[in-house]
Amino acid sequence: MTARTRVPATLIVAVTLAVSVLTATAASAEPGIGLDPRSISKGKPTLASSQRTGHASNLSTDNDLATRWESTKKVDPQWITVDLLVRYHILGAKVHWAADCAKAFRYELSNDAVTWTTLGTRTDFTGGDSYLLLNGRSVGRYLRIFGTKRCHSSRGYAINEIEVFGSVADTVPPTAPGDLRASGINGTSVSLIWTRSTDNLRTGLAYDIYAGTTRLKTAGGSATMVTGLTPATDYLLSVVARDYDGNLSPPSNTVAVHTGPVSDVPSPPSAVVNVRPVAISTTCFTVIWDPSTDNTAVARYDVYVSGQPIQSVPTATAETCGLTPNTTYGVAVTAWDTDGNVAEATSTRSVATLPG
Ligand SMILES: [Ca+2]
Ligand SMILES: [Ca+2]
Ligand SMILES: [Ca+2]
Repeated sequence: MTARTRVPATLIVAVTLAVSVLTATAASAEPGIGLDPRSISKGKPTLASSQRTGHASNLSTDNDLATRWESTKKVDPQWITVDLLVRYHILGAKVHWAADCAKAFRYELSNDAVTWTTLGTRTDFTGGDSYLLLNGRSVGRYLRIFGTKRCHSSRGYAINEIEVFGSVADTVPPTAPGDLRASGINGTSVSLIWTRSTDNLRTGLAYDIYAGTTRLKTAGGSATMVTGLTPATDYLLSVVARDYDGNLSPPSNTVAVHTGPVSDVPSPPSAVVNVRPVAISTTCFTVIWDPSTDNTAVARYDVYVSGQPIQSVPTATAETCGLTPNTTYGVAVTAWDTDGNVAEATSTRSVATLPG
């Protein structure tokens, strides 16, 4: 798995927003009054399940608390979507409901306005302003308020203004993974290795393994064993890199694989465990690990430092040099057997060089 621990720098802003929106004042005749100037939904296109004459959906993002969207009366569910035009890390939202509020509704997020993820749900709302506060990890372009129960049975849904907060997401996709190769082809599995993609941001990339258009699994490094295949079957395999914000690279080259007979079972080496440093200087460290076992023989170990494949070694020890003093590196090791089966790295050990 890829470590994904980046904390958005805008998180602090989110907390500030939460405080400021809580103290925002009520409706006023002047556009923008009582609304937060940092809202990213202001003036953005909208679409709703229905709208009443004089109360079109775009009146929910016109920066004016005196105007509102109104749905058809007495019909559940009803929804309104704000199109933020590009993808954002969503930090939160504030919905200024009119008197005709939703008793039950949910906040949803989507990249394509087709597949939706629920960000939050209310089931007992009684009116006023509703708040959604997130950690910025959710990324999407479309924010939808989906009402399932109205506050007043004889009325509809009505919203004066929807405010959304967030920061623009990364839009630069990684480069395509390269030089995809297959080895260790068994009845139900195959080992894959490829060269890593590069990206504009220094965060971990995930690699999705595809058979045709079907995603089989996701790997965090540049080698993985694909299992669960059908014996005696043709597969066209490829790899696509995915960055932190979900941007996809072009696919790698494809490799054609024909799996073996049913009796041909995979036998990868045991996983590498207990990676640990035994010598550390300002620019080098040496790590060792418990040797893997295999039904035939372990051929080599690949050593990854901060996600980059650094070297292949025949035994359970590796020295890495040319490092920066006083810096922490993540070290991971995979094992290959003589039949081309790979045992995936199961954990990453952090090793820090000494101060210079
Ligand atoms: Ca309005
Ligand atoms: Ca990127
Ligand atoms: Ca083996």
